[in-house]
Amino acid sequence: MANTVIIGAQWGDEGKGKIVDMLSAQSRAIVRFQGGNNAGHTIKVQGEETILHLIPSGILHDGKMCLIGNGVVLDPFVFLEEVDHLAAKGIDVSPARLGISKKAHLIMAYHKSLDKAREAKRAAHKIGTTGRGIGPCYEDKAARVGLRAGDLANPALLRAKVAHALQEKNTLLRDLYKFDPLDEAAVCEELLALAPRLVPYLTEVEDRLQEIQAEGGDILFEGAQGIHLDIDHGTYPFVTSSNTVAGNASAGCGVGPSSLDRVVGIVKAYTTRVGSGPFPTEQLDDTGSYLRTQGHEFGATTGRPRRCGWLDAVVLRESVRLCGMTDIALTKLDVLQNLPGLRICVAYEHEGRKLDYMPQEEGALEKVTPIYEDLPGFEEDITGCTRFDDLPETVRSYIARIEELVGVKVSLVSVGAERKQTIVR
Ligand code: 2SA
Ligand code: GDP
Ligand code: MG
Repeated sequence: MANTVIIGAQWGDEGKGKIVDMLSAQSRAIVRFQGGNNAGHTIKVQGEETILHLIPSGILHDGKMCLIGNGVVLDPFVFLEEVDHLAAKGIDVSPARLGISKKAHLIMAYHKSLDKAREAKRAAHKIGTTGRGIGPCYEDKAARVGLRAGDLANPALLRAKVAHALQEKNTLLRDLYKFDPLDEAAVCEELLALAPRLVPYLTEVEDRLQEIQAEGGDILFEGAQGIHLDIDHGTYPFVTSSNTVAGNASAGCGVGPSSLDRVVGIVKAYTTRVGSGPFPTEQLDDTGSYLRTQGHEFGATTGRPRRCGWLDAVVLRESVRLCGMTDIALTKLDVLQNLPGLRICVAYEHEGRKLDYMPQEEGALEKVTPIYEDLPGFEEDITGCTRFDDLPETVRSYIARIEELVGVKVSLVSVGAERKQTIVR
């Protein structure tokens, strides 16, 4: 199949989990390269739903190696909860097939407190973070004061780093944010209590991936969030704190960029966004509510209602440019059933000018007006279609128009949440 990077081409929740699960069947290893348990990746197999936050979405396939790369920020408590949850379902989550990079940074209790404290202080200007401590953990990584997974095997180092971190964090929490400070001994002891379970999972992810490639096995790189939440290229400051673009699959797990053969962009047939920030095609009317209800658009991590709107081809063209997308997996087409008509945003109007790209200045995207193209809707139930030719003509034309506007082939079409409700073209 070739090494494949999966990225969300919009603002997340495009259905990456479902497609990663499906493509895992043909891969030897599945690896997460950025983000943390802010992600919620949903897989549905024979009516049973599994939501994964940290463990790669290949875990339901026996024998596949699942790895958490250095670019991920790992909440050790959430990791073990997920391990226990999967083990209770009879899934093999032993260190023989599940590994964590020693270089992955740990989300600490004070990162979660700071995330919540900062959001509370932002008052009317909230980013709408998931509150999982993602941003503060990446801050410490960049500031070179973070704890890494490998430190779990070195209690003296771990204690020294916590002591150093808390000198600063407790001052911030107590004096600036009026939040409760954290007890140094408690933070260390609760983490060290988990160490015996976590240490066996520590591994050299780059070595594992090199071995698999040497044996001719294919790797699936599982992105989290979406391209327009990228810390550099997204709708700053309403972004997450990692690089979500396909190129980070290389830095985020320690393989060279020449190992990335194929980039599949997951595109939802409409657009959603959780949290604050510009969203030109957002529909605050009945259409938005219809999409939210039909598409069950609620956060897979926080349960927050997702903002919903029409497909935006300008956003997608930018994702293609940023990620070198080779093909598209188009998801949730079934959700559009029974809408009286469909719309695609093809360009923006901004200060009297027509733009076919996203303006980069902070605050500008809030001010654009979408220019729409109208297409016919469809009433047929497509959830049972198994071949591309089974899809009604109106649906095929919608797909063809997306391909024309974006310049990339739609190679997978998803017509339901179930693993088998996927059409390979
Ligand atoms: P954070 O927590 O610092 O990464 O938040 C910063 C922004 O990134 C957005 N973000 C997400 N957007 C969509 N889906 C995400 N995962 C969950 C899901 C979201 C949920 O699968 O539904 O349950 O709320 C995700 N994670 C981060 C976030 O909304 C902020 O806009
Ligand atoms: P991810 O973060 O990109 O993995 O996406 P989420 O799991 O957060 O959200 C996608 C939601 O849509 C999940 O509830 C999936 O089960 C569901 N889903 C995925 N593909 C389809 C589809 O083609 N049709 C429908 N109706 N639901 C889908
Ligand atoms: Mg999600």
